[in-house]
Amino acid sequence: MNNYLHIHPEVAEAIKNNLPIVALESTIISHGMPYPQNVSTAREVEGIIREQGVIPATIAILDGKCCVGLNDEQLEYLGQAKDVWKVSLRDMPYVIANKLAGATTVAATMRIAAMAGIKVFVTGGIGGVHRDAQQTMDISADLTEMSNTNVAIISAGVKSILDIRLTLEYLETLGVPVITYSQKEFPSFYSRESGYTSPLSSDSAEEIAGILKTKWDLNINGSVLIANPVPKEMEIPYAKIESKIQQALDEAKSAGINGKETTPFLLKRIAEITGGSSLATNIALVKNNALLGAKVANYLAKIS
Ligand code: PSU
Ligand code: MN
Repeated sequence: MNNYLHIHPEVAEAIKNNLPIVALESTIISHGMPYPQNVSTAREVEGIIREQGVIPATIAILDGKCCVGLNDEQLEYLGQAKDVWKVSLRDMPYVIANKLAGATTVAATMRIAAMAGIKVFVTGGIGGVHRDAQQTMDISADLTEMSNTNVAIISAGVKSILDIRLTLEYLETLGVPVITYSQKEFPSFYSRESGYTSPLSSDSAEEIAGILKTKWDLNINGSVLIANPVPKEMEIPYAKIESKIQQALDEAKSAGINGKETTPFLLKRIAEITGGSSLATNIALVKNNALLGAKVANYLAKIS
């Protein structure tokens, strides 16, 4: 397995010394945000994590290796290049064997983080059960990966491009705890509300770290989803974003978009339809997640 892993020296040193580390995904860079905001956000997020005394490890696939920790040039490449694959779990062997460039989704990033021994992973939003999944069977591999792999995820909840109720049901089936930070309601990415009460909630990063340790000490494999509501001043009210999301969903349907193209198509159209305001919210919530993730990683390193 080590033949396929390339761990940045700084990250390798941190792993060796049991220092806190936070993994970051790269699909959000290559397929989730436009250039140059994608690259500047990736750098700022790494900076926020460092300010907490935690080492950031952005993950991607380059030159036949799962890279854990990227340099500036690699980050810039992932932000600009047009030929970067969106790599979920099923794409990993093909992209690695053919030495293609790949930006990793939540599922693939978790798997690679686990290979490197990293326990905490920060992103914006996870994939989930899509609306109409009863017909399309479109359920993100992020969810099944979360039932297997011992890496906690900090996200801003899930976007209502998904069926939030079914996504929460499916996480229950898979045995994945869902903990919302600082409020009772599960957030929906752009909005602090979703209409659904979170299965669990906590006001304390320290308590969350304790729950992670307990889960894995009990050998209950899989992730914990930590849902962190977007800061109030940056949120887009649920009612306001919902009509735009519906428009993007209708367009995707008419255009016959399916499979791995669905999520990137919807993210791009929502950003266009909202005239960039959704992008500002997206950037703010990722930074907010980085701060919480770094705190959780710090507490977890202390008790591990
Ligand atoms: N949801 C977002 N932003 C994202 C993604 C999802 O709000 O950037 C990305 C993540 O990388 C996630 C992936 O893992 O899309 C899910 O893709 P799919 O639905 O094809 O599994
Ligand atoms: Mn899908």
